[in-house]
Amino acid sequence: MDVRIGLIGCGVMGADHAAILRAGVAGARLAAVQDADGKRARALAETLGTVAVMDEAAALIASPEVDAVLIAAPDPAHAPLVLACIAAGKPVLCEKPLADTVEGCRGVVAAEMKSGGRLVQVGFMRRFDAGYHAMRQAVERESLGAPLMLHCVHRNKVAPDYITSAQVIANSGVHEMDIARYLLAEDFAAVTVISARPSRLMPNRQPQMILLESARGVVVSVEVTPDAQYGYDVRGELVCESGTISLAPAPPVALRQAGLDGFAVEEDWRTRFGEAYRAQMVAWVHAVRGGQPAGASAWDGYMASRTAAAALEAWQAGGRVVMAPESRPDFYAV
Ligand code: ISE
Repeated sequence: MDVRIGLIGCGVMGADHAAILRAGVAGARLAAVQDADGKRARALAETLGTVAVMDEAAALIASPEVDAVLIAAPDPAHAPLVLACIAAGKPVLCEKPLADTVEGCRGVVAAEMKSGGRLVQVGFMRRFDAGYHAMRQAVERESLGAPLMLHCVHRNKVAPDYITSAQVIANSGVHEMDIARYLLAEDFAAVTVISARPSRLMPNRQPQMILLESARGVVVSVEVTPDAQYGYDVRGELVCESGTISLAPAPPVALRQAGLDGFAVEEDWRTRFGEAYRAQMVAWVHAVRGGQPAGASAWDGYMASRTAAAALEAWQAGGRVVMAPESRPDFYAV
Protein backbone atom coordinates (compact mmCIF):
# COMPACT_ATOMS: atom_id res chain seq x y z
CA MET A 1 0.00 0.00 0.00
CA ASP A 2 1.33 3.44 -0.94
CA VAL A 3 1.60 6.13 1.72
CA ARG A 4 -1.18 8.59 0.84
CA ILE A 5 0.19 12.10 1.26
CA GLY A 6 -1.88 15.23 1.88
CA LEU A 7 -0.28 18.54 0.88
CA ILE A 8 -1.21 21.75 2.72
CA GLY A 9 -0.09 24.88 0.85
CA CYS A 10 -0.03 25.00 -2.95
CA GLY A 11 2.30 27.97 -3.50
CA VAL A 12 5.78 27.78 -4.99
CA MET A 13 7.18 25.20 -2.55
CA GLY A 14 3.95 23.17 -2.39
CA ALA A 15 3.87 22.94 -6.18
CA ASP A 16 7.50 21.84 -6.16
CA HIS A 17 6.85 19.05 -3.65
CA ALA A 18 3.83 17.98 -5.70
CA ALA A 19 6.01 17.83 -8.82
CA ILE A 20 8.47 15.54 -7.03
CA LEU A 21 5.65 13.20 -6.05
CA ARG A 22 4.11 13.34 -9.52
CA ALA A 23 7.47 12.37 -11.03
CA GLY A 24 7.33 9.27 -8.83
CA VAL A 25 8.53 8.43 -5.34
CA ALA A 26 8.40 4.70 -4.65
CA GLY A 27 5.86 3.77 -1.99
CA ALA A 28 4.00 7.08 -1.95
CA ARG A 29 1.43 9.08 -3.85
CA LEU A 30 -0.16 12.48 -3.48
CA ALA A 31 -3.77 11.89 -2.38
CA ALA A 32 -5.08 15.35 -1.44
CA VAL A 33 -4.20 19.03 -1.58
CA GLN A 34 -5.45 22.07 0.31
CA ASP A 35 -4.69 25.79 0.21
CA ALA A 36 -6.26 28.81 1.90
CA ASP A 37 -6.84 29.95 -1.69
CA GLY A 38 -9.15 27.22 -3.03
CA LYS A 39 -8.61 28.33 -6.62
CA ARG A 40 -4.87 27.77 -6.28
CA ALA A 41 -5.44 24.29 -4.81
CA ARG A 42 -7.78 23.35 -7.65
CA ALA A 43 -5.38 24.70 -10.28
CA LEU A 44 -2.54 22.59 -8.86
CA ALA A 45 -4.78 19.51 -8.53
CA GLU A 46 -5.67 19.75 -12.23
CA THR A 47 -2.02 19.20 -13.11
CA LEU A 48 -1.75 16.13 -10.90
CA GLY A 49 -4.34 13.58 -12.02
CA THR A 50 -6.47 11.92 -9.33
CA VAL A 51 -5.99 14.11 -6.31
CA ALA A 52 -8.72 15.24 -3.90
CA VAL A 53 -9.06 18.96 -3.15
CA MET A 54 -10.00 19.76 0.44
CA ASP A 55 -11.40 23.07 1.66
CA GLU A 56 -9.94 23.00 5.15
CA ALA A 57 -6.52 21.96 6.43
CA ALA A 58 -8.15 20.33 9.48
CA ALA A 59 -10.26 18.13 7.20
CA LEU A 60 -7.19 17.06 5.23
CA ILE A 61 -5.31 16.15 8.41
CA ALA A 62 -8.31 14.20 9.76
CA SER A 63 -9.11 12.47 6.47
CA PRO A 64 -8.96 8.64 6.52
CA GLU A 65 -7.66 8.96 2.94
CA VAL A 66 -4.49 10.73 4.16
CA ASP A 67 -1.72 8.82 5.95
CA ALA A 68 0.94 11.55 6.18
CA VAL A 69 1.00 15.33 5.75
CA LEU A 70 3.34 17.69 3.92
CA ILE A 71 3.15 21.32 5.07
CA ALA A 72 4.15 24.12 2.71
CA ALA A 73 1.73 26.74 4.04
CA PRO A 74 2.88 30.24 5.13
CA ASP A 75 5.30 30.24 8.11
CA PRO A 76 2.83 31.36 10.85
CA ALA A 77 0.59 28.38 10.01
CA HIS A 78 3.36 25.79 10.46
CA ALA A 79 3.20 25.18 14.22
CA PRO A 80 -0.61 24.93 14.53
CA LEU A 81 -0.72 22.52 11.58
CA VAL A 82 2.14 20.38 12.89
CA LEU A 83 0.43 20.23 16.30
CA ALA A 84 -2.79 19.09 14.60
CA CYS A 85 -0.87 16.33 12.79
CA ILE A 86 0.71 15.18 16.05
CA ALA A 87 -2.73 15.15 17.72
CA ALA A 88 -4.02 13.03 14.81
CA GLY A 89 -1.01 10.70 15.11
CA LYS A 90 0.05 11.44 11.50
CA PRO A 91 3.66 11.82 10.33
CA VAL A 92 4.41 15.28 8.99
CA LEU A 93 7.12 16.87 6.84
CA CYS A 94 7.02 20.62 7.48
CA GLU A 95 8.86 23.25 5.47
CA LYS A 96 11.27 25.35 7.52
CA PRO A 97 10.82 27.07 9.93
CA LEU A 98 9.12 24.60 12.26
CA ALA A 99 7.34 27.57 13.87
CA ASP A 100 7.58 31.32 13.53
CA THR A 101 8.71 31.71 17.15
CA VAL A 102 11.14 29.84 19.41
CA GLU A 103 8.27 29.21 21.85
CA GLY A 104 6.24 27.74 18.99
CA CYS A 105 9.09 25.32 18.21
CA ARG A 106 9.35 24.39 21.86
CA GLY A 107 5.60 23.68 21.91
CA VAL A 108 5.96 21.28 18.97
CA VAL A 109 8.88 19.48 20.64
CA ALA A 110 6.86 19.10 23.87
CA ALA A 111 3.79 17.80 22.01
CA GLU A 112 5.79 15.31 19.96
CA MET A 113 7.57 13.97 23.04
CA LYS A 114 4.23 13.64 24.83
CA SER A 115 2.81 11.69 21.88
CA GLY A 116 5.52 9.08 22.49
CA GLY A 117 6.63 8.67 18.85
CA ARG A 118 8.70 10.52 16.27
CA LEU A 119 6.27 12.13 13.83
CA VAL A 120 7.92 15.39 12.73
CA GLN A 121 10.55 16.05 10.07
CA VAL A 122 11.57 19.63 9.22
CA GLY A 123 12.37 20.51 5.61
CA PHE A 124 16.00 21.55 5.98
CA MET A 125 16.64 19.91 2.62
CA ARG A 126 20.36 20.69 2.47
CA ARG A 127 20.97 17.78 4.83
CA PHE A 128 20.26 15.59 1.77
CA ASP A 129 22.68 17.39 -0.58
CA ALA A 130 25.54 15.15 -1.74
CA GLY A 131 28.19 17.83 -1.12
CA TYR A 132 27.17 18.50 2.46
CA HIS A 133 26.87 14.75 3.01
CA ALA A 134 30.53 14.30 1.99
CA MET A 135 31.56 17.14 4.28
CA ARG A 136 29.70 15.58 7.18
CA GLN A 137 31.39 12.23 6.50
CA ALA A 138 34.80 13.91 6.55
CA VAL A 139 33.98 15.24 10.02
CA GLU A 140 32.62 11.90 11.25
CA ARG A 141 35.63 9.95 9.96
CA GLU A 142 38.10 12.70 10.91
CA SER A 143 39.67 12.15 7.48
CA LEU A 144 41.02 15.73 7.55
CA GLY A 145 41.44 15.89 11.30
CA ALA A 146 39.15 17.94 13.51
CA PRO A 147 37.20 20.91 12.07
CA LEU A 148 38.51 24.38 12.95
CA MET A 149 36.48 26.78 10.84
CA LEU A 150 33.57 26.72 8.40
CA HIS A 151 32.97 29.45 5.81
CA CYS A 152 29.46 29.68 4.42
CA VAL A 153 28.18 31.93 1.65
CA HIS A 154 24.47 32.29 0.89
CA ARG A 155 23.61 34.62 -1.97
CA ASN A 156 20.19 35.07 -3.49
CA LYS A 157 19.89 36.50 -6.98
CA VAL A 158 17.20 38.90 -5.81
CA ALA A 159 15.44 37.90 -2.58
CA PRO A 160 11.63 38.17 -2.46
CA ASP A 161 10.20 41.59 -1.55
CA TYR A 162 9.15 40.48 1.95
CA ILE A 163 12.75 39.75 2.96
CA THR A 164 13.91 42.46 5.40
CA SER A 165 17.37 42.83 6.96
CA ALA A 166 16.09 40.72 9.88
CA GLN A 167 14.75 38.09 7.49
CA VAL A 168 18.13 37.92 5.78
CA ILE A 169 19.25 36.43 9.10
CA ALA A 170 16.13 34.49 10.10
CA ASN A 171 14.81 33.27 6.75
CA SER A 172 17.98 32.74 4.70
CA GLY A 173 20.76 32.63 7.31
CA VAL A 174 18.87 29.98 9.28
CA HIS A 175 19.73 27.39 6.60
CA GLU A 176 23.41 27.98 7.28
CA MET A 177 22.82 27.74 11.02
CA ASP A 178 21.15 24.36 10.60
CA ILE A 179 23.65 22.94 8.13
CA ALA A 180 26.63 24.19 10.13
CA ARG A 181 25.27 22.56 13.30
CA TYR A 182 24.63 19.36 11.30
CA LEU A 183 28.11 19.31 9.74
CA LEU A 184 29.91 19.97 12.99
CA ALA A 185 27.56 17.77 15.04
CA GLU A 186 27.57 20.27 17.87
CA ASP A 187 25.57 23.22 19.11
CA PHE A 188 26.49 26.89 19.04
CA ALA A 189 27.59 28.79 22.10
CA ALA A 190 27.75 32.38 20.82
CA VAL A 191 26.79 34.56 17.88
CA THR A 192 27.73 38.01 16.56
CA VAL A 193 26.24 39.81 13.55
CA ILE A 194 27.64 42.69 11.52
CA SER A 195 25.61 44.31 8.74
CA ALA A 196 27.14 45.57 5.52
CA ARG A 197 25.84 48.75 3.95
CA PRO A 198 22.88 48.11 1.65
CA SER A 199 23.37 47.77 -2.08
CA ARG A 200 22.22 50.87 -3.97
CA LEU A 201 20.15 48.48 -6.08
CA MET A 202 18.22 47.33 -2.99
CA PRO A 203 18.51 50.07 -0.35
CA ASN A 204 15.89 48.56 1.96
CA ARG A 205 17.86 45.59 3.24
CA GLN A 206 21.37 44.85 4.31
CA PRO A 207 23.69 41.94 3.59
CA GLN A 208 24.62 40.27 6.87
CA MET A 209 27.79 38.70 8.22
CA ILE A 210 27.01 36.21 10.97
CA LEU A 211 29.75 34.76 13.14
CA LEU A 212 28.92 31.62 15.08
CA GLU A 213 31.10 29.98 17.71
CA SER A 214 30.50 26.33 18.43
CA ALA A 215 30.55 24.83 21.89
CA ARG A 216 34.00 23.30 21.19
CA GLY A 217 35.47 26.42 19.60
CA VAL A 218 34.86 25.96 15.86
CA VAL A 219 34.27 29.36 14.23
CA VAL A 220 31.67 29.66 11.44
CA SER A 221 31.44 32.68 9.15
CA VAL A 222 28.17 33.13 7.28
CA GLU A 223 27.80 35.74 4.56
CA VAL A 224 24.19 36.27 3.49
CA THR A 225 23.77 38.59 0.52
CA PRO A 226 20.10 38.87 -0.45
CA ASP A 227 20.56 40.59 -3.81
CA ALA A 228 23.72 39.31 -5.48
CA GLN A 229 22.17 39.89 -8.93
CA TYR A 230 24.22 37.24 -10.75
CA GLY A 231 22.39 34.18 -9.40
CA TYR A 232 21.79 31.88 -6.43
CA ASP A 233 25.13 30.91 -5.00
CA VAL A 234 25.68 28.74 -1.93
CA ARG A 235 29.20 27.92 -0.83
CA GLY A 236 30.73 26.10 2.07
CA GLU A 237 34.32 25.36 2.97
CA LEU A 238 35.23 23.41 6.05
CA VAL A 239 38.76 24.06 7.28
CA CYS A 240 40.15 21.12 9.25
CA GLU A 241 43.49 20.32 10.87
CA SER A 242 45.03 18.75 7.77
CA GLY A 243 43.07 20.15 4.82
CA THR A 244 39.78 21.62 3.69
CA ILE A 245 36.68 20.23 2.04
CA SER A 246 34.26 22.45 0.15
CA LEU A 247 31.11 22.34 -1.96
CA ALA A 248 31.96 22.13 -5.66
CA PRO A 249 29.81 23.97 -8.22
CA ALA A 250 26.70 21.83 -8.79
CA PRO A 251 26.45 21.82 -12.64
CA PRO A 252 27.70 18.66 -14.36
CA VAL A 253 29.16 20.67 -17.26
CA ALA A 254 31.43 23.69 -17.63
CA LEU A 255 30.69 26.47 -20.12
CA ARG A 256 32.96 28.62 -22.25
CA GLN A 257 31.03 31.46 -23.78
CA ALA A 258 31.37 35.17 -24.54
CA GLY A 259 34.83 35.53 -23.05
CA LEU A 260 34.01 33.55 -19.89
CA ASP A 261 35.11 30.10 -18.76
CA GLY A 262 33.24 28.50 -15.88
CA PHE A 263 29.94 27.23 -14.56
CA ALA A 264 26.39 28.48 -15.00
CA VAL A 265 24.88 29.79 -11.74
CA GLU A 266 21.45 28.62 -10.55
CA GLU A 267 18.44 30.95 -10.43
CA ASP A 268 17.25 29.86 -6.99
CA TRP A 269 17.30 27.14 -4.34
CA ARG A 270 14.70 24.96 -6.03
CA THR A 271 17.03 24.04 -8.86
CA ARG A 272 20.25 24.25 -6.84
CA PHE A 273 18.87 21.82 -4.28
CA GLY A 274 16.49 19.92 -6.60
CA GLU A 275 18.19 16.59 -5.94
CA ALA A 276 18.26 17.28 -2.22
CA TYR A 277 14.51 18.00 -2.17
CA ARG A 278 13.87 14.71 -3.92
CA ALA A 279 16.17 12.76 -1.60
CA GLN A 280 14.47 14.41 1.36
CA MET A 281 11.07 13.18 0.14
CA VAL A 282 12.37 9.65 -0.45
CA ALA A 283 13.88 9.55 3.05
CA TRP A 284 10.69 10.89 4.62
CA VAL A 285 8.53 8.30 2.86
CA HIS A 286 10.94 5.59 3.98
CA ALA A 287 10.64 6.81 7.59
CA VAL A 288 6.84 6.97 7.35
CA ARG A 289 6.86 3.37 6.12
CA GLY A 290 8.63 2.29 9.28
CA GLY A 291 12.27 3.18 8.57
CA GLN A 292 14.56 5.27 10.77
CA PRO A 293 13.55 8.93 11.28
CA ALA A 294 15.43 11.01 8.70
CA GLY A 295 16.54 14.59 8.21
CA ALA A 296 16.03 17.41 10.67
CA SER A 297 13.92 16.53 13.72
CA ALA A 298 11.64 18.89 15.63
CA TRP A 299 14.56 19.34 18.04
CA ASP A 300 16.81 20.41 15.15
CA GLY A 301 14.07 22.80 14.00
CA TYR A 302 13.93 24.23 17.50
CA MET A 303 17.73 24.62 17.72
CA ALA A 304 17.85 26.37 14.33
CA SER A 305 15.13 28.84 15.37
CA ARG A 306 16.83 29.39 18.72
CA THR A 307 20.12 30.21 17.00
CA ALA A 308 18.34 32.54 14.57
CA ALA A 309 16.65 34.31 17.49
CA ALA A 310 20.01 34.75 19.24
CA ALA A 311 21.48 36.12 16.00
CA LEU A 312 18.63 38.63 15.73
CA GLU A 313 19.26 39.68 19.32
CA ALA A 314 22.98 40.10 18.58
CA TRP A 315 22.16 42.14 15.48
CA GLN A 316 19.77 44.44 17.33
CA ALA A 317 22.00 44.90 20.36
CA GLY A 318 25.19 45.12 18.31
CA GLY A 319 27.24 42.67 20.35
CA ARG A 320 28.05 39.04 21.02
CA VAL A 321 25.19 36.95 22.38
CA VAL A 322 26.05 33.87 24.41
CA MET A 323 23.67 30.93 24.18
CA ALA A 324 23.20 28.72 27.23
CA PRO A 325 23.91 25.04 26.51
CA GLU A 326 20.89 22.78 26.18
CA SER A 327 21.02 19.02 26.19
CA ARG A 328 19.14 17.16 23.53
CA PRO A 329 16.42 14.94 25.02
CA ASP A 330 17.09 11.19 24.59
CA PHE A 331 13.84 11.05 22.61
CA TYR A 332 15.77 12.71 19.74
CA ALA A 333 18.90 10.57 20.02
CA VAL A 334 18.43 8.89 16.60
C1 ISE B 1 14.08 30.77 1.21
O1 ISE B 1 13.01 30.96 2.10
C2 ISE B 1 14.64 29.41 1.40
O2 ISE B 1 14.28 28.67 2.28
C3 ISE B 1 15.80 29.11 0.54
O3 ISE B 1 16.23 27.80 0.69
C4 ISE B 1 16.88 30.09 0.86
O4 ISE B 1 18.02 29.83 0.11
C5 ISE B 1 16.40 31.50 0.62
O5 ISE B 1 17.43 32.42 0.91
C6 ISE B 1 15.18 31.77 1.51
O6 ISE B 1 14.71 33.08 1.30
